[in-house]
Amino acid sequence: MHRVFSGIQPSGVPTLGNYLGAIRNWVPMQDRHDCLFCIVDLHAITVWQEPAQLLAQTREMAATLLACGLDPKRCVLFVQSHVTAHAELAWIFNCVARLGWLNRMTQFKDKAGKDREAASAGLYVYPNLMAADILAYKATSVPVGDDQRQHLELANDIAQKFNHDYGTEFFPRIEPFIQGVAARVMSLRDGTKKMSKSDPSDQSRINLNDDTDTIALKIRRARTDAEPLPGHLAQLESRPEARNLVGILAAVTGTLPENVLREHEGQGFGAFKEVLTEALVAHLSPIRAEMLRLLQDAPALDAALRQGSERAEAIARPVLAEVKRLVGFLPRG
Ligand code: AQP
Repeated sequence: MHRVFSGIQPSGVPTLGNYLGAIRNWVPMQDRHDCLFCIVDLHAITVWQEPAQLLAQTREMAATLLACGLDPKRCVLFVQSHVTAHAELAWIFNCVARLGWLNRMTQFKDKAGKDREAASAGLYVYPNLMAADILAYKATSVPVGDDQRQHLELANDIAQKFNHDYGTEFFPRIEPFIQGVAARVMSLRDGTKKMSKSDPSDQSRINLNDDTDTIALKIRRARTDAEPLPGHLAQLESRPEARNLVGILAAVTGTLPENVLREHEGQGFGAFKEVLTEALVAHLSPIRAEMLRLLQDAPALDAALRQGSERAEAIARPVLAEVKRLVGFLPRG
């Protein structure tokens, strides 16, 4: 069995993008692999988070992941900051990774924006922490979106340099499971930008806790064009907003965008948006109801996360002890 590690930031309410691009794909992996799923709060604070809100969002994320079908009996679900191995190994990796490698990371450039001098040092070394997340468990498979490919290559460079510098074969090679581009959900306001939980506009995304009326309103207001839907996908190439809505309907109804177009060819967006709203509400309402139910019992959620952390800690502890021996913090046994 492969060991799978994947993470999600509690930087807001999870969106339809997080769900279709990541969470939904994690559920069946629980039966096929040894899975660790982590709420990565250390990553979240690389940009400012209000403390009380961060705590609430971490619980909300846990409730959402459980409501979507992650089962603590079949996977290890935990919070990153509860297992100190992540931060400890990340420091060692800060000393292994080279500045030149980090300077090439496009996500830092995107997230730091124009005022790079004002970005946190944490945002800059984010990929080193991500390497530590994975390698603290010697995980070999990492399901991520295509945007994370560069970070995984860097994690492999770090693992190889560590192995080379300390004369060991300790860290394994990491293989990304890159989820298809079809799973990339774009903003409802701009079809060229990905849907993000921290986008300043709430109208740009569907949150997994949005109620029926909110979903209907957001889809009604979603940016589109005046043309009816064509019969073939290639005809949507220059219409990113239309392409996005077609992709969302395909993903939630378990079909291909080509089939959606075959069925709705010639339809205007008024009618199409009604069909899309109905499908989204049917798919997301049970998740929302379960999430709200779970959130009513905060002690039970906290207990589930505590147990997850204990299990994660038990896997990471011997890995970190061996790293400390290799580095020279502890005698080699
Ligand atoms: N729009 C998206 N379409 C498909 N997949 C997506 N993911 C995120 N947005 C989309 C996938 O969700 C997983 C967890 O992401 P994350 O929370 O670790 O960070 P992110 O990718 O930066 O997600 P957000 O929602 O955009 O968060 P913020 O706004 O805080 O930066 C990843 O596997 C990601 O690919």
